[in-house]
Amino acid sequence: MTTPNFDAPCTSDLSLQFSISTVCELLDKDRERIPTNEQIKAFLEKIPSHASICKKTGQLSLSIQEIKNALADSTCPEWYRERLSSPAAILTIMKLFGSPHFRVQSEDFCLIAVTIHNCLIERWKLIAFAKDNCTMIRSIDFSQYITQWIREKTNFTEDELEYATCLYEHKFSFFIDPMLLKVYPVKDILSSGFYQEMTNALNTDDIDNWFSRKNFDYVLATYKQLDLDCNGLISASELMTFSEFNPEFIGRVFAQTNVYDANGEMDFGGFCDFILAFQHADTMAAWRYFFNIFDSDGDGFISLSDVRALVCSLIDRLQAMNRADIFTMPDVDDLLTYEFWDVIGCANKEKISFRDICNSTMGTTFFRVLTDVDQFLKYDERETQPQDDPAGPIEDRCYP
Ligand SMILES: [Ca+2]
Ligand SMILES: [Ca+2]
Repeated sequence: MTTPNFDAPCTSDLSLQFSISTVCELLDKDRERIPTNEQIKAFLEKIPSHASICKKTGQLSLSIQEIKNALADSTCPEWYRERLSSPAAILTIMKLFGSPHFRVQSEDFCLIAVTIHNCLIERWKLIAFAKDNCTMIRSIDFSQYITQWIREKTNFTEDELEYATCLYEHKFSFFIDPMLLKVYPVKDILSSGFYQEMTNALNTDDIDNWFSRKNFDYVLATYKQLDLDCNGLISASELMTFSEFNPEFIGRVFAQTNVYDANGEMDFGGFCDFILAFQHADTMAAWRYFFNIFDSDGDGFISLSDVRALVCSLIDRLQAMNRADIFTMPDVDDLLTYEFWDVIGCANKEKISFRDICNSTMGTTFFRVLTDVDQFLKYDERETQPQDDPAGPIEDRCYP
């Protein structure tokens, strides 16, 4: 099993990801010893009595010694005492949450305890769905877990449930499983930050939260709007109405990825991946998504022959818009080599590996200018008006 290309966008608190991931490493065998809600509550209530009040701000905070005292308190569940009171654990908490004076806000300390606790509980639920496999869960089992989670905690209707499950699951799978192995490490699910984002969506309706009702309504409405013939799926020509896409790119999307139904049309899950790829265009997961689409012969490299048709299609489109004057080189291969290949700065003039994309600062730009005519024009204008940083990535366009 290969290591997943796990590169979550910065929607979550990295420090929490770290602590959750560390905890997951630690705890495989103590299911019975996880503190109960009552124990946690009693412990959290007692924490302020160990904290000191800042005279200036009136805020409560804990020093290293005060954290040790809180953990030694009789209300502290043994599990926390064992895990959090080692010098290394305290130092980690201090580094992640501590102020320059080496004090931690008592609220932050409570948050750590609650987050770890919720994460433990969720971990056992996940493992139950994974048929007690402690480390991996199949996508089909994860879908069931998500369905139950949505049923228990949100107000999505039964009619919406299938779409919501799909939308929720694809946020995880897009980043955790870019190679489409259809099996996810439990630890990656819990430490991805998406679990936290999903929980946060219960209290916010921010459209930037993928799991929010507002985002769900928006993505589903866009999907239904694009589905002009109302057959429940998106065809290539329907997707072309979404933006000024390079037609060859859209053709490749439908030819290369395996998330479509037998008619060769895109289902809602495939549409979620498509949107996630554009929304998070500068992540490794998105690069992997585009890389697989660009690598038309599937040999694991993007070669000149893979990209030639994309460039020809882009030129056709620009000609139709009377903008073909942009290219000074009439020969497609010259154009390809000098205008597009050099963007990546790859030493090999024949083919680009996924590693080359990751090592280049221009991977996102390389993909975007060849997928979308508008993005190409924007990039071209940027080159001819170099007052901005010409080497910087092109602006993210928010899809939808
Ligand atoms: Ca359709
Ligand atoms: Ca190839």
